[in-house]
Amino acid sequence: MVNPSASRQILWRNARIATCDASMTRFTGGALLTRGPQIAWVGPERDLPGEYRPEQSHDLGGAWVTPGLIDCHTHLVFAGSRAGEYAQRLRGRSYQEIARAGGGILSSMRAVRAASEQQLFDESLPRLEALLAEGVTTVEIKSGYGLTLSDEAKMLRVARSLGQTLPVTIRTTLLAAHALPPEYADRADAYIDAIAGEWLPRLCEEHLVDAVDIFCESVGFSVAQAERLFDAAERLSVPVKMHSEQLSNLGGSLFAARRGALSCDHLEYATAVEAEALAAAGTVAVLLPVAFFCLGEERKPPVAALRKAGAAMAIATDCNPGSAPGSSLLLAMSMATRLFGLTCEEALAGVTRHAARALGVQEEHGTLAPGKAADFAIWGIGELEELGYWSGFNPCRTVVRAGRQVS
Ligand code: DI6
Ligand code: FE
Repeated sequence: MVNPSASRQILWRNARIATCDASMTRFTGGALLTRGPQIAWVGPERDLPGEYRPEQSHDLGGAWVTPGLIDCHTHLVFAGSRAGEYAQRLRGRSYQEIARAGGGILSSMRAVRAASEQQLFDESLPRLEALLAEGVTTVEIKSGYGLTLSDEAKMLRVARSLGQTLPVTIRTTLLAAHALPPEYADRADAYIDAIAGEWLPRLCEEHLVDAVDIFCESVGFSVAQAERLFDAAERLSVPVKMHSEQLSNLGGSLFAARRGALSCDHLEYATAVEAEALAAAGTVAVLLPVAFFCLGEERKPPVAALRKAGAAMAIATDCNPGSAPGSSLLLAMSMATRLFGLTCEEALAGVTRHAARALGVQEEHGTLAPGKAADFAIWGIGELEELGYWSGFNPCRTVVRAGRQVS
């Protein structure tokens, strides 16, 4: 049966358009034509070929249009909060001390294990809604608070069902290697074997895994353990990524880059050596300034070196109950500019084109070009640089996802 709306043409005209392609092309008097869920044409309106016959046309009155934003690193499916731990950290206790004492990720693990699927869904939904209100149309969600096969599966199913409920593309990442659960105390290698040998294949069979991640850290897992996990992922053709160099430098980024990881994330303790390796491998450096801010971290990721090496830098919220309790990608952008020294344009590329690559979805998402998903945001701003400038104000006016206006 032919779906009549599948090829429906809609014209969005009189816009200022930032395509977020490699040259960060901008034009005024722009038009964007959607055909069903895809972009059919984008460019200066005077060049629009006459062959197109839009059934509907929207005059945007000169508003800015960007690709739908992409939050490429979140842990937004969780239960409860860790405000009590935050209070301890304000009094001087470190994130690592709390983790070693059985709090931290393990405290969220207990909350997630105790929560029903419905409860997890209900608690996570408003966090995702907050992102979507900011023009976000693609979100990555990690597991990592279940730490048993069935609880990790539960988290991933909740992530998938959020994507079926709201107008957003969800990519799920298995982060079972986030912390060592009590069942495996002092048996980290056995835990990695369970994930690599049993959980990952099973969860892949259930189509719950788009990528695999590991927290490579003194309070997490070693590079040798990452290698065994990545080997298993490679056998199943699942892309890999890594939380690396967040609290110390264990050499994770160099290893992940060698293995062609999609991204290395955090990177506060990375140096020019890591920056060059990431650039050479085409591994995206994902910067997470909200975690830097909320941990009171002082060491910054090597942005100048990343820029010099030509590494792609993405920005994400890291939305999680421990180190980054927040759900605003626009705030993450403004923190990336002020705290890390990115330009507003770099921050915008970091939540569009580069974020798409960090998820391996650059063929469909992240830029405005013919054939890509018709995912875009329309902004009530005078200058494009206002994205990355406002902190705590949301100028998003309208969101179109897969060709349909969703807000
Ligand atoms: N690094 C982080 O910042 C989050 N996970 C990770 O590996 C924190 C997760 C948490 O504390 O709950
Ligand atoms: Fe994270």
